[in-house]
Amino acid sequence: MTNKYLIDTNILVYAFTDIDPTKQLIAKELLKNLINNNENLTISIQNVVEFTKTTKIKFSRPMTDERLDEVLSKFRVNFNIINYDINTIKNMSKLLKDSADFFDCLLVATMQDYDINTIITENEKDFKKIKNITIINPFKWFIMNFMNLPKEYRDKNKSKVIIFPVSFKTKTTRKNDSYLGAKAIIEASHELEYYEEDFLCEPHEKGIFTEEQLTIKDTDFTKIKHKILDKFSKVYDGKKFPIILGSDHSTTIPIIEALDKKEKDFGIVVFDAHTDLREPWGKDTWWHACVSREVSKKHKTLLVGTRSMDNSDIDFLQSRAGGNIGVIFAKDLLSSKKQHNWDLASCFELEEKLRQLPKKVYISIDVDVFDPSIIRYTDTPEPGGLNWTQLNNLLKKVFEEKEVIGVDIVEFSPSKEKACFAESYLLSKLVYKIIAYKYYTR
Ligand SMILES: [Mn+2]
Repeated sequence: MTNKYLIDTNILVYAFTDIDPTKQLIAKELLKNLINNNENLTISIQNVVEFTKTTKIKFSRPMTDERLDEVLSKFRVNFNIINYDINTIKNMSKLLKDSADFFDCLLVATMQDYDINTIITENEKDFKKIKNITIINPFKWFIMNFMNLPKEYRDKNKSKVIIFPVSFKTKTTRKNDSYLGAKAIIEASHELEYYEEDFLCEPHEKGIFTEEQLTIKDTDFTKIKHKILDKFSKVYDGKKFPIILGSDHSTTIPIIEALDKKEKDFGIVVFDAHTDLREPWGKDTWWHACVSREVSKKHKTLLVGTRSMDNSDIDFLQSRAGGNIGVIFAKDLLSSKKQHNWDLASCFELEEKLRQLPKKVYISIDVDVFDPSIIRYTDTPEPGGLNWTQLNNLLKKVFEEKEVIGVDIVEFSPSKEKACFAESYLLSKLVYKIIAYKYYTR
């Protein structure tokens, strides 16, 4: 028997209560695996105290006395419980210098008494402050893996699709929670079913690899841009089909720059309520309002679903530089005379405009192209947008007409992830649909 790991209180809380059913499954599975591998389930008496405090005092519905008795008996029988003493507390003072939490230091000092240097915990942030300790977060990988596919369908080398999650927060006057968007979409994807009813297939069989989320702490756009450009250039080999789950719309700028190094001639189709044609002002603010202007400098660009713009945008569109940009307004897609035969009329208009773009295209989907009745959680919602079926029909058309080299989904801004599950789920299904369009469109 080895004594390598200490199991932190949060893992115990997830395993022995139902506050988070998904995490409960993972925590239980983890404990079972440790037992099967002949590992000791080691906890400190401090974890038992914290567990009791959490379930009895912090929970809005406290654990019953009977249930707590039962769990504590399980700890006594099945776990190896270690304890601290005066010497532990003396040693602990060295750890406190790292400005870590007092009780986290006590826990680590106790571990050190027993030569344990790995902690299994959800709380990476606080334990990272303490040196010489290895942290395993069992939830991280699970949560950040699109659909949680079986191993053979998420193999890095064999997968045809690569999901690239990006999280950052630029300086804007708005709330801007889009840095949480990728995570919410991936988490919701765990509820997707494999079967694709339009194409009678299971698109996951093409293999979907999820890259580790690129989390950027800088708020300066120039720094953000370089970090995305660097990482995506390493990840993208020109063979896999990339689906980028972004933060705000400025995500698209470095992605296009990275693609420029691998692909010669491609157009861009932007689904967006806004024209995003502003001239960048200031050094690093409001870049998400300049995206279409930026990318159209090098690439023929088609805006679809437009219904919010400035006078200056119209001037720009009529200028020479604006000649690279085509627009399909939402009002033209959704006008009443087309309602009786929506598919045909709207897709015909798209088909015509797509002819002016090169054979290869990249698609950028700003989720505010949807009507706010479909997606509420975005920072600049705009009435009069597309519904689920309309956007999917238009997307399908692009895939039928062009070779699509990549897609991004940006500007999803979930605040309370549970409150916007329907939206997160809808967008995860959109990702799955896109994979179907890519590989099953004739
Ligand atoms: Mn927009």
